[in-house]
Amino acid sequence: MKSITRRQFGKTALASAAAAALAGTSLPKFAFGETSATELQFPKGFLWGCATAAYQIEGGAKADGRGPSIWDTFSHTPGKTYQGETGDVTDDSYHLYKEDVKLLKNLGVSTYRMSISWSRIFPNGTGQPNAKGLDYYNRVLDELLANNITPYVTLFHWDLPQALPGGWQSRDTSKAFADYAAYVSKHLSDRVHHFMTTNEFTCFTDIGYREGRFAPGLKLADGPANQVRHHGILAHGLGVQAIRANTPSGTQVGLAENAVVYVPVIETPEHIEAARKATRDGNAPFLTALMEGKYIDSYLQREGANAPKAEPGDMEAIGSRLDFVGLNIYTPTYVRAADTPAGYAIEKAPTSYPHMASPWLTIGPECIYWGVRNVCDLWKPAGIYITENGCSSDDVLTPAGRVEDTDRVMYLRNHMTHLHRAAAEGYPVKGYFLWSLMDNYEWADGYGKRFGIHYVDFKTLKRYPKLSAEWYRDVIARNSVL
Ligand code: PNW
Repeated sequence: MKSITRRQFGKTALASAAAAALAGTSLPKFAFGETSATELQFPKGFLWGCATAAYQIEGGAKADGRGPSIWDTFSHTPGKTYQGETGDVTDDSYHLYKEDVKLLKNLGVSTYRMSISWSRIFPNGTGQPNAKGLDYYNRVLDELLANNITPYVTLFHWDLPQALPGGWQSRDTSKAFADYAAYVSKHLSDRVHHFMTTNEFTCFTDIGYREGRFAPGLKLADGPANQVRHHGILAHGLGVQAIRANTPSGTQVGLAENAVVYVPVIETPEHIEAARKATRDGNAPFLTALMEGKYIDSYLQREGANAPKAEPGDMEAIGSRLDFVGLNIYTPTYVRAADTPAGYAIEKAPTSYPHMASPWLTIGPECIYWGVRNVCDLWKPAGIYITENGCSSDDVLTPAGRVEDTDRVMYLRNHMTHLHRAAAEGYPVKGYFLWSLMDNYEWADGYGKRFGIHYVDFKTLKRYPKLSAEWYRDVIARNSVL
């Protein structure tokens, strides 16, 4: 065994602890100061938050004149969701929002990402606004602000008004979205300074209109499905313009997007380059189009006659400058350099690859670092937020009212560690929103998958902090991964 010199011994708390262990003695954990030399401190002013979405938490499906959304229709259609479950009541945050703000307050978060139900504001999607719908959000915002919590507002998190003919198959829906975005941002921008247009294009276009697993449950062919994608990103672009035209300067506009995150199989220059190429190519219909204001050639060639049709002005709107890019990050896709025209090859996950309670939720915490890095290296956005990160667990509420979700803490801790790397390397990561504040309606999985750091008993609607909530509160207080 190598001997340890006196000089090395004094160098860091870590070295001294190791030396103490070798010598069979014990030293205080932080022998040389308040904090460990290896502590993963986040930048000063880093924003910690939680995220939710309207249809998943609000309930009050018919309250105060709310019109139906495609998720009301879909979830009430037999066979579409787990055990036929719907968002009719869910967490009833429509009535219990003050309790939910208390949960946020107890965590010590500085921010909260929430979404607005379009059909509360415009029950028919367009036309006459419903004042009572807006009143609800006024109450929620006032409660947040009274507790010093900064709201980040998503305008569209999948609950499209049912009344809009053809839904996202129609170009008119993109225009209707812009009108809705104009109205909401005009009325809320005295208190809301950060707006996200849409959440996760793939989920409300491809999964809803091509795969049929989400509302409206269609299985369109490639051509019409690509046009649905185009209407989705056009809505975003027109929405950005509408928000800017209706809010004071300084209002920050972005979106929340689950871009596919390509992770190099080995961290060497050729695989890193492959990950960058894959990021541009694999996200061509969505984030790449937004960041570059065009559909890149490889996408157009791949789709051929099925490629989306853009009208004059569409791509300019779609490429509108953004103040920030929000990334929802859950899982990695591994990629390697390859001697092919594309220059990369995707690795299929082995059957033994680990995942959380949701089978799709494979665990690869380095994805949060690579998600940030690939996007920043390619497009240099002004700012990045992690607008969602979190996981499902098989949570069990003990008779003592506890949930020991050590697996969720493991998932979160590891992702935050890799996010810290991105921040430490200077990527402009400004904040992190944990998905989710509390268990809620997990879309087609109903109440069968729990993502919250608060457990919700869906019979009594009582909320219980899980171990992960206790842990997150300490992370926030220390601004450091624990
Ligand atoms: C996101 N996938 O959805 C949504 O933004 C949330 O509303 C949702 O509750 C959360 O993540 C957890 O699922 C996703 O299959 C749904 O890869 C499915 C996938 C990814 C994200």
